[in-house]
Amino acid sequence: MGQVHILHADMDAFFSAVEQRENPDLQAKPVIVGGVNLSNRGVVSTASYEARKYGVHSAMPIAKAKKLCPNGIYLPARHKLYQAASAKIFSILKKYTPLVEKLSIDEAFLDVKGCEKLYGSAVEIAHKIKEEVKLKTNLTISIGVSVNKFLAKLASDYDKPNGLTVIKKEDIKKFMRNLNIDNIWGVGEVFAEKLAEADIYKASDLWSYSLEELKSNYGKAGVKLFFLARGKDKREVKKQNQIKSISHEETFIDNLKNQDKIFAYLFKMSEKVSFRLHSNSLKGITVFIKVRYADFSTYSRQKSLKVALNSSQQIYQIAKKLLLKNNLLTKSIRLLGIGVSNLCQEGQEQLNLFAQTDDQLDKTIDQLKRKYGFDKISRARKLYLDQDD
Ligand code: TTP
Ligand code: MG
Repeated sequence: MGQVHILHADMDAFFSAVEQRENPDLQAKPVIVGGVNLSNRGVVSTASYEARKYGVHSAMPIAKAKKLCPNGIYLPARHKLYQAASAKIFSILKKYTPLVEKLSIDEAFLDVKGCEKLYGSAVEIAHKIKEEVKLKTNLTISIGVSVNKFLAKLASDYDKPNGLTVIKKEDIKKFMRNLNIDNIWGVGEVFAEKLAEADIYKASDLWSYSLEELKSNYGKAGVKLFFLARGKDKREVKKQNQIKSISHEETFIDNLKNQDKIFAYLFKMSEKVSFRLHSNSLKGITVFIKVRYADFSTYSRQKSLKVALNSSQQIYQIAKKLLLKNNLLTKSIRLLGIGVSNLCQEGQEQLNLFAQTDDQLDKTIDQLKRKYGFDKISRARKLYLDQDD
């Protein structure tokens, strides 16, 4: 006991719940929030749990939602309202521990180790947060409590809405045994299909494989799987200002020479970096790249901009220029890295009016990815990789 100290807190049907709170006539009704102008070509932002019974969910085209749930109440998104609710919720979370890692507008990790003297055990803190959020915002939040981030997130999802699920150390095996493989971080549709070829459908199907086997079959992703399938996750909860840079690198099994293929990887990696920046509401001034050749010689280059950015398109374009301008693509590449540093909180950077559309598109892609995993959604350029891999 006493070992659980990580919380994952996630508001229930957030945008719809705020709308239901604002208008009591909407309580217990199927409420669907869509894009600002709610056109039939738009997509669902979220649906109340009443609407989910009809099969409506985030990212579904509004036209399809209307077919499934013709009596639903369709509302345009009112972001200012959701931002205000979010700010209140985060100020509550930050009261209980300074270690709050914001993942999105309605979701955060908390590490409450060392806060027990003030507020009680992790489970008591979770109860207190739920009560306080309800009292101060009239909204419900689901919380998962466990020994690490991965399990805490699974736990918060386990009994939604208004859930509180604890996964203690001694419960991990039982909890993981029947977990479907696509609930594991990093397992999107494409990876799940690949695993299905080896009859791996559940986390426990991975238990009989050694670390070396998974590594040789699936590379770095296999290593992650080995640990996550056992409920092991060493990532720490990080405060926003502890994050100095966000980067991603990949080592290639066969050294890469083909420029188009390198750019396709670069694009995929820019999307990952952009996704993580958005998730933490961060932007950065400096884009950097790293290249390692077959002989292990390594080069880094960077470019700083006047205006902070977090869009995948911009990150990609700058990184590509860095590679070309510095003649870094003349030899085969063993490792490619890309990142953004000199970070600041979104909203605190100088306004860049021209970046808005691109940012919005990235945000939508990010939200979809969070929900459905990385492999399913990407812009067209990634297709090149999928065909060739
Ligand atoms: P989520 O926390 O993923 O969803 P939710 O809070 O509506 O429902 P629950 O957590 O109970 O499953 O996302 C938070 C908000 O972000 C959501 O209310 C609306 C917005 N969002 C989108 O606009 N588009 C999306 O595709 C997703 C997933 C979320
Ligand atoms: Mg939520």
